[in-house]
Amino acid sequence: MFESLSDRFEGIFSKLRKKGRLSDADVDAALRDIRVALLEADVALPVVKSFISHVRERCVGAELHASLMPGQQVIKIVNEELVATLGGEVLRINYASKPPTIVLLAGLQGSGKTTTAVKLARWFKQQGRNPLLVGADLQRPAAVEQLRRLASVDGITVFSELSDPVAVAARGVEEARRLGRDVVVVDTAGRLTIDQEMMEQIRRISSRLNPHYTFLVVDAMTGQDAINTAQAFHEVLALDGVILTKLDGDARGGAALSVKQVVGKPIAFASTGEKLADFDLFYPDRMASRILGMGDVLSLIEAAERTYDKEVAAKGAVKLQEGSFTLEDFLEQMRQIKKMGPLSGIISMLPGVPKELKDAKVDDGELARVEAIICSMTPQERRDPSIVNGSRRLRIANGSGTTTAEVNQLLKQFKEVQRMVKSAVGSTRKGKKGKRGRVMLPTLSDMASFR
Ligand SMILES: Nc1nc2c(ncn2[C@@H]2O[C@H](COP(=O)(O)OP(=O)(O)OP(=O)(O)O)[C@@H](O)[C@H]2O)c(=O)[nH]1
Ligand SMILES: [Mg+2]
Repeated sequence: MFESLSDRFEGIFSKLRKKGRLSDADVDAALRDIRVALLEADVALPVVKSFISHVRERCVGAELHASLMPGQQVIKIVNEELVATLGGEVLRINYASKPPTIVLLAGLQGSGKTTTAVKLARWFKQQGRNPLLVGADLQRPAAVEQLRRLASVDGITVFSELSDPVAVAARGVEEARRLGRDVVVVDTAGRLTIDQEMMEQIRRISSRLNPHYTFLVVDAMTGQDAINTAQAFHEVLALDGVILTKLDGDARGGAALSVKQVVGKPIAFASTGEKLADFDLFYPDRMASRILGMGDVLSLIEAAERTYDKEVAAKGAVKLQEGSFTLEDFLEQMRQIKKMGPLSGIISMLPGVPKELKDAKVDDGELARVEAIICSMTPQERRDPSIVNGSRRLRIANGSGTTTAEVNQLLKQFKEVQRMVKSAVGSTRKGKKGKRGRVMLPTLSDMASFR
């Protein structure tokens, strides 16, 4: 997502960084480039205009002239304004004092409502809540079935019955009360804003439930149209926020950047894939960093924290420091990293990674191969790879379905990692900054214990 916009910003910023002083003409040129980049990303014109005017105001003001690094200052201003445009703050759910908290989802056909309903229920569950899903899409015969199938993965209960959508929704809330559920998420049928009958139906569901939160599920891929749709729904439903889906696609980003200002309501959650785990609150600051090519370090750290076993990480770090890091530890660390998801996803979140590397297809099969090789080694070989001679090598290759060349390559790489770690640790101990001060493996484990 936002790739082309990110690329544009990277280009604009690298020009700015190179300059010691900035003339008015430099600032004008940068703002012109930013304006074009935003328009090409499909951001609504009024949003672009106000964005540029805010940035300009701050650039010609004292803020810039007082700065020792004006280029950096412009980047900071752009970042802050972008965060504000994206809504500024993260949504905080206020749970109803008298449960259940009722959440109503609405949206166009295929925007992702049903998937999102389940993701949202799952999210509430992770917050320690006890949600009930209500299937009020009786338009499509298979809709409730789809909801039940997705929800069953996490053991979330679904309520539905064959009557009319308004009645089902109301009965769902009663059922939640009876079962002692504290959150109700209502999935509804997809509808077009020009379909008056269907719009009247969602309005009736809303006035009957009087939901605490009404979210519009919006497909980010639909760009400007998404914003028009959101406005039309907002007139009928008084939305509390938007849930943006399919941010993993090649959406140009315009919708995300325009929602807050045009609809007047923030993006509450973002969905970044078909899997149930690809969902979280929408963090404007992280999104801005991502768009501006600063990397999504916070999300990466959180992903690491969620999946990384701190003890394993700490153990690995100690062994690295001591120089007693073996292939067995290497395998253990690698499995931790694998749990964080596909490598390409991890790499795309890192700041300062060259574009060529981000675009390069990262081979997750490589990890599987390495794992197979290490698993085919005896414990003794894993602790001391130097004993791996020709015949052992062949045995390992056969056992792991790889070639002796691949086994060789892994052993060589591992030796190199050990050497790098030793020299990095050695030079910090001497108080000097070693040439090879940056080591990837300990960095990842450090991350898990960061904060
Ligand atoms: N790539 C990607 N696909 C998504 C995302 N969210 C939903 N989808 C897919 O989009 C398609 C439609 O999702 P649904 O949840 O059925 O959409 P809906 O709004 O309930 O559709 P209707 O009930 O027919 O109006 C499905 O194939 C989902 O897997 C996302 O964030 N990324
Ligand atoms: Mg649906």
